[in-house]
Amino acid sequence: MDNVSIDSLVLKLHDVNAVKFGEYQLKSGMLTPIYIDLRVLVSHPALMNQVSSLIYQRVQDEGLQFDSVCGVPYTALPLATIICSRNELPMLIRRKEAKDYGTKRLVEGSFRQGDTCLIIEDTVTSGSSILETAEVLYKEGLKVTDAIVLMDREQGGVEMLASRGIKLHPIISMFTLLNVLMKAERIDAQTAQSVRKFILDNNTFSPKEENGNEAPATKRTCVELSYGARAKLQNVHPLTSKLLNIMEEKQSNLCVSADVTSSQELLQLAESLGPKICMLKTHVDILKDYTAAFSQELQGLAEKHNFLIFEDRKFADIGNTVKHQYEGGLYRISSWSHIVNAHAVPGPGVLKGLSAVGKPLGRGCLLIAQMSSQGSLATGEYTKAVLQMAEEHPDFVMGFICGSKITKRPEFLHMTPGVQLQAGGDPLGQQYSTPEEVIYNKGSDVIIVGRGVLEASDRLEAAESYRKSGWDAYAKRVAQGGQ
Ligand code: S5P
Repeated sequence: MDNVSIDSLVLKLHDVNAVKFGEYQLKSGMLTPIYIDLRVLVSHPALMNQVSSLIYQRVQDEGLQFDSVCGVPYTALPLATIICSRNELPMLIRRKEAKDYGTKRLVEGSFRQGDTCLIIEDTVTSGSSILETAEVLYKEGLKVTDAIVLMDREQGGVEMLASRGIKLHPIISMFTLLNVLMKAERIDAQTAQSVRKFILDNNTFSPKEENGNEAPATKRTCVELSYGARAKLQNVHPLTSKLLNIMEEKQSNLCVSADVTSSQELLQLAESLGPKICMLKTHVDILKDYTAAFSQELQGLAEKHNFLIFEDRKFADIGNTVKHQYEGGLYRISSWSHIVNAHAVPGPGVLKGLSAVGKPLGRGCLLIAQMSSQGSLATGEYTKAVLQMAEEHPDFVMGFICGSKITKRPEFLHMTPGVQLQAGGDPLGQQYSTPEEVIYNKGSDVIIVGRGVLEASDRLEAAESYRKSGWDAYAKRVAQGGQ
């Protein structure tokens, strides 16, 4: 689905007051600074058609298999009707109440036991309305495996439904909606930020609430999605999706930091450790013999062994300067490095400059939210401001360099340097944590290891130890977190 149609739909929904900002009460009683009211859609037939087309397009894009379609009453009912009528799909109608005469059926329409029914909904907060409809369908002997929703408020519906075996496919998610409205100057940055904060602070799903029992002590309050599941999220940067798939496939959350000074040695490292890593991090400016041929060979090895290249350039200047530093000079970093990183210190201009070069090439950027060195100033409010900057530029920012997870949003990656098998430090202020601490306790996604591998007598064996301990810590985290 292209962004243009999503963007134009968001603006039209705003035009017809289907998206409102202020203070509103949700069905659950919760007060919210944003209200999505898609009931007005019926008064706007062209918009109804556009929404129905987008929903059906999604059905096709996902290749969903089903025997019939059921809209959650009432708002989604006319949407389901249009989709079914236009595409000649059998529809079912779920009654809200069993009628007290005649057949007392709760589901109208013809179906066979074991048929699969696709649910269509207009807005999801917790996912309970979809679940309610699914439960009525289950009682009639139907199966529900997928549901499509126009607007996902991103407050736990996807996770709750996943825990009940229903995959939810959102067309528009809250953070996308906010970014589109902000870009179009319909809302200001402060409003967007307050809504984001509300959404993140008011996740409706935790394993504890969902089954009504006390969760085991080890069970996290927030469901952990696997790397593979995160790769498929709607909002995820394409390169993040690629990296997450590589991680899942190679069972590796290890990024080796190839801090060596000879190109030959770096290429040897890439060749021998390639199968063990998801990403190779470089400091190309410490090479004494950099050539363009080297960067080409490195790209070849990245392809061969299926890893991404991350040039740890830590851009930190005004937009215009970083643009040149990224694109030109001796290194022409943008031409070979999939990922770069930047300090947020200059403000959003640094991202504007970098993305002007990187976005057309499909590149991505990590923002430095925290540092592993002793006495780092990147803490507290600064880290929060970095997160906000990332949330406002999800089309270029893939995630963070950080010591621990700083946001629950699963489309952002957390990558942590300062990792060795034994905690400790070096004489120049580096501080080390173990892979288990970083991935399992701190909730990060990728361990970045330099000297832990480089100074080992057998680098390959060391890389395998880091790969295994990073992966084991992740597997344990996911096993305890729900999915
Ligand atoms: O906060 C940071 C950020 C980075 S990118 N701390 C870091 O150590 N790094 C980088 O990670 C650092 O520049 C080096 O390349 C690597 C850590 O190397 P090690 O030898 O200490 O594992």
